[in-house]
Amino acid sequence: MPSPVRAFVAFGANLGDPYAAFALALERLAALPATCVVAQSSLYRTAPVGVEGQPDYINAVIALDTHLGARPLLDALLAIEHEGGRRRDFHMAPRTMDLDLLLYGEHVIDEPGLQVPHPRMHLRAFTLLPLAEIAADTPIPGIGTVAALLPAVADQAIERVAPAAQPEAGRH
Ligand code: PH2
Ligand code: MG
Ligand code: MG
Repeated sequence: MPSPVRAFVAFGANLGDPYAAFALALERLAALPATCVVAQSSLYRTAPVGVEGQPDYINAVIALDTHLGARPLLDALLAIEHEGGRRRDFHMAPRTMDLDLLLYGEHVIDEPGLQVPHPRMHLRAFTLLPLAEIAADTPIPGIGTVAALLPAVADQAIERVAPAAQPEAGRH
């Protein structure tokens, strides 16, 4: 079998119970065929970016090793979001679970609905900080390493959520 691809998935939620949603997302990602969860970041509380008057987000990043192609992986993420109660009421609507494919190895893909690297990931502390926690040396193709991009987002509001403040995370 060829080597798996290291993919990074961003989790975000600011509606319902984000901690339960994160536990569900992890469980479903770990159960995907030909896929292993290899790392997960801490959870972070972050101010909404690009939209005002919404609750703070809980964000995290999950690393996978997968033999799934990028498109089947994306389809799986959308199915998990759906199970997590995701509705698409309007652009930037608050959400119970958002799973974005940030990186798929060093592949560069620009197709309808599927762009990797995620086009805004290098501008956002809520993707870069959790990613730096688990894989700071990761290259973002065409942009630079995660670690090198951190100073540019240092002004964005983000704080690590203490594990004790995650009542449902990881429980079954
Ligand atoms: N996701 C968005 C828009 N704005 N802001 C934060 N802090 N975290 C997110 O996950 C997020 C956002 C669109 O998906
Ligand atoms: Mg999304
Ligand atoms: Mg998103």
